Amino acid sequence: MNQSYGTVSVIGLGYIGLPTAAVLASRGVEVVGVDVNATAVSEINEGRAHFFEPELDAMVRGTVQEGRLRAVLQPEPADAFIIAVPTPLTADRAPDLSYVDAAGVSIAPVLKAGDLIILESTSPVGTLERLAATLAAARPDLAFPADGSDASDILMAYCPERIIPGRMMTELVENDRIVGGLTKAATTAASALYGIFVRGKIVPTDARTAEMVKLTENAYRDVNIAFANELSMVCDGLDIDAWEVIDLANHHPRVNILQPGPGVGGHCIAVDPWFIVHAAGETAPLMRTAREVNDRKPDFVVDKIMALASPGDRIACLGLAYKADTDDLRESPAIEIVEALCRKHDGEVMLVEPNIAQLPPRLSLPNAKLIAMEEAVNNADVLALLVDHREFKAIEPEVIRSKKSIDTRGLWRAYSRQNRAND
Ligand code: SAJ
Repeated sequence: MNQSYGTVSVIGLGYIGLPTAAVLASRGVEVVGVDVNATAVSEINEGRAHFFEPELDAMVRGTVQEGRLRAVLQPEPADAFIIAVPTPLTADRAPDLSYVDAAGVSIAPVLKAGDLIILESTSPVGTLERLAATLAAARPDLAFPADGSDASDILMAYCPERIIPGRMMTELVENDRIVGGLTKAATTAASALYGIFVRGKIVPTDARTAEMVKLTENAYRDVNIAFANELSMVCDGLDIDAWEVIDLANHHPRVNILQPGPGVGGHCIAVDPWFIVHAAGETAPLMRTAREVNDRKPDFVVDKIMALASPGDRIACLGLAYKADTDDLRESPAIEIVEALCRKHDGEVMLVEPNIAQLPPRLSLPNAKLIAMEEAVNNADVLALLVDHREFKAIEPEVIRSKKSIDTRGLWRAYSRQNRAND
């Protein structure tokens, strides 16, 4: 049993909250997870994770069976609250903080003096201060940190998550963490909480800096991927293999170019830079342009496929997920591409996604169906590789060479080069 915190409540049991809740519980902390999704709550209480992430299910099962982790629909009193709710974009690309506001309103009634509140959601600078103001309005009987002085009843800190899907359970423990309190006492208390399971460094700062650090990390990656994507379109126009250019340029000791792809997906990198652009306006043209370059890439891929395919051709689209070896279709550029192909192409579109059993009903793909890889590859006139899943590496080079093909990930570049040499 960990002595530092009696009970920790995790508000939001999604991609970040559930792994965090499970790992804390696995270290002996009593964890109560809170979510508005009744299905997720009952699945967790039955000992199952409601989404796939390596090692997560086993940890949820173990901690639920031991009685350390349980899920509820309404917040209960706890010693610390970790808020990990979504912060999406509004239609005009402004941050939508309604879930953070709602989390604040929901925990306000159960707060007591001495409690620690940590916000992990990716947030525009100033969000933790906004949360403090929301809570102060709901609980005038408690003192919240307002001016940096340590004289408050409630400790509040911002601590951004940085775990990558596919390696979450490892990165949760190994990665360094940035902890920014509204007060020094909050930074110290939150650092102690992360010290329960983090083996990486826990680096203290203030809340606004920590908020900006999180946005900076994802904007940095977005800008670097945009460079690779723009380069791939330039190389395509010049009939040069972009992946070879990148490989060779990366032999330079101070050059490290990322990989081009069909666009940038997921819930973070394609969203978070807008938080900076929204706050910074004209002082962030580079980050805005990077977003636009990455957002244009799926259209470029669609145009390439349409130019290659003849009317009536059967097109096999390999991969629907937002990146390799995951079943996560959120904000996937591959989905954007197949939706456009289904609208524009007058032949069959065959979809292959080895990590899902059926297409989500929300997708409207009139002339497309999900089929097994072998069948799609054998029957296709055109192969469009959209995700570098491990299964697609095993497709025979002769099969690829015998078809018209587009490879957005550079997985088959050796064969297509040979193709070109044989032309
Ligand atoms: N991508 C490329 N080329 C690359 C790398 C990625 O096209 O060289 C594409 C991927 O295919 C994918 C998208 O970018 O569509 C994003 O994938 P990713 O693996 O770069 O990142 P995410 O979205 O899975 O997770 C990111 C991570 N942030 C950084 O690496 C700075 C993760 O650490 C964060 O915790 C996560 O965002 C988050 O939740 O903010």
